[in-house]
Amino acid sequence: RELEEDLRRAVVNNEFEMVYQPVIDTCDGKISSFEALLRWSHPSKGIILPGDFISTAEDMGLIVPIGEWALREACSKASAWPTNIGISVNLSPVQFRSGEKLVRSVANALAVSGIDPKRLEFEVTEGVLLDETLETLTILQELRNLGVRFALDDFGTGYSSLSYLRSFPFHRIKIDQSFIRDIDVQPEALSIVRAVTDLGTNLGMSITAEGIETAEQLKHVQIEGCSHAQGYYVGMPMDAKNASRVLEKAF
Ligand code: G
Ligand code: G
Ligand code: MN
Ligand code: NA
Repeated sequence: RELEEDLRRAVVNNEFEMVYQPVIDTCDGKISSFEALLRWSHPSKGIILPGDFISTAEDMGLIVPIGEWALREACSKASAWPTNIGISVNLSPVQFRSGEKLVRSVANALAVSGIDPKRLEFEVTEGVLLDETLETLTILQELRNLGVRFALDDFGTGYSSLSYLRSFPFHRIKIDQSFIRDIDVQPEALSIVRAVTDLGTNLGMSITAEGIETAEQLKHVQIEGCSHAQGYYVGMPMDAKNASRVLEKAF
């Protein structure tokens, strides 16, 4: 109740910020993209993480205007980066249900920022595809026709992931951090990372290992053939200024 009123005000006053977490290419260790992550800068409570407000924002439908802002902001910041650096943005299933409105806002964010659509990748979870309706597939296809790419996020945590790989051409699989966390200690986690990486690679997809927190984990996913890595060891989420600074140093 209180959260709902807070959120309504936050949308009106635009109390949101984006932070950017680097993703590296495991072959050369260089940054290949950033994942844009939403933060709520609450006037009295400080920074609030998505886990504490996204589901309420979804229930209220507010994730649509918040998500539109997040997308415009991320594309605008990416337009100042070297053109080989990608930007990924998380999409909620509720944004998909807004249908053509989502397609229009993506086309608009691309036009206003002027970035090459190939640089923009949307991260979706199985939740988006759960109702594998014609409508959902049509929206996905229309977005793809704009030239943007898609990643299947949190891979391995839901049901029947494999059928989604067949019904829609994802560019990337992001292996959920729970598997990476146990990769050095649990043979089953390692087997799953290996199997998913082989499967995705054979289907022509890039593979990002999420939640890399140690040098050992990075080494491990390199050996297993994951093309990309992301996590606190690789780089913390940072504001746009620091992201630009890191890129300047690297190029
Ligand atoms: O740092 P982290 O707490 O940022 O993110 C937690 C979850 O919130 C992730 O699962 C991520 O997918 C989701 N999330 C982060 N930013 C956004 C956003 O801009 N839009 C949506 N819909 N979800 C986001
Ligand atoms: O669901 P999604 O993958 O979009 O969410 C990314 C979330 O994972 C964000 O909350 C981000 O802050 C968090 N995250 C990023 N790197 C790490 C990491 O190395 N360890 C842990 N525990 N969380 C991470
Ligand atoms: Mn994500
Ligand atoms: Na994820």
